[in-house]
Amino acid sequence: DNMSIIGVPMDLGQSRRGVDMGPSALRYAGAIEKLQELKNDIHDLGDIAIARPDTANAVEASNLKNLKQVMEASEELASIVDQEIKKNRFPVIFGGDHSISIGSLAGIGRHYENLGVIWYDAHGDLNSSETSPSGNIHGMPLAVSLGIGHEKLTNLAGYAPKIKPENIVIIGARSLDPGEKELIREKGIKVYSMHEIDRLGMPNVMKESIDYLKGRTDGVHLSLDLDGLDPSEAPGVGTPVIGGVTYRESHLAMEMLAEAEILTSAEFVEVNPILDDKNKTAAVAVGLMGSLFGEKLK
Ligand code: DIR
Ligand code: MN
Ligand code: MN
Ligand code: MN
Repeated sequence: DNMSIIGVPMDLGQSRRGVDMGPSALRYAGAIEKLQELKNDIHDLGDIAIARPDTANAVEASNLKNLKQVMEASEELASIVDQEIKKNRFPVIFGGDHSISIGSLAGIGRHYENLGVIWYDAHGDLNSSETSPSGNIHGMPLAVSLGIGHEKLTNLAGYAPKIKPENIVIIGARSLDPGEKELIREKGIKVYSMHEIDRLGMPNVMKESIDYLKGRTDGVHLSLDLDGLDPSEAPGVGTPVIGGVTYRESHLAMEMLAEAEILTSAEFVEVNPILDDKNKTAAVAVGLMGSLFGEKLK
């Protein structure tokens, strides 16, 4: 089996404190024990070190908040993920805000000619400093991985781009900024928004997504932002958006991914225990890990 867990206690990619406690919240909710139940040979590498924000120099001209700290953490995560894949281990990354995907994909991307990405999220995370309404880097990682954005981010780990637009599937989108919509149109990125999930149903959305990626990719990374789920079921997130994917639909999605056996890495991000209801969102995430790693098939 051989799996590596890497915690990334990052909260500098957005503006609500507490998501740096995500890795702890997931561990306290029993993530490691759950994975040990389902897979052999789990290596918990602990959490990487994250710099503190430079509050004295907090004003940044570039609409990229905490660029330096996010870059440094991404470099480190990319190099750890790269090493673990070289050891033939399946990386599972615990966030932290979604800016950490810049590092995850930089570490994973080198190993695949056509890396597939399932972006399970209320948002597109396709902004750049030019289009971002917030300057928060957690709204940019998918664009950065496509080679769009500040060159310090896009050139991370010494190559660009990390992924190709035709290998991405976004699931659960319901809050896209104008610049993101434009990019989706321009690049022809496949999006199953809540509209398509309602119309087709999650079983068809997942079947189509899996068939699509199976035909064109040599590995698939799941990037699961807990705000993809409805905030009534996953309230512990910094940017909740009403009208999300249900708990049951999400379990089905994970079970179908487990059956398809296409995943080669995964991450669970944006769990913020300060905003949560008794660590409910971390518990939901751990439940989803169970389904993703084959609880039903056991
Ligand atoms: C918004 C929010 N699109 C931004 N993004 C979030 O700031 O770029 N991504 N919350 O997960
Ligand atoms: Mn091992
Ligand atoms: Mn996100
Ligand atoms: Mn999101």
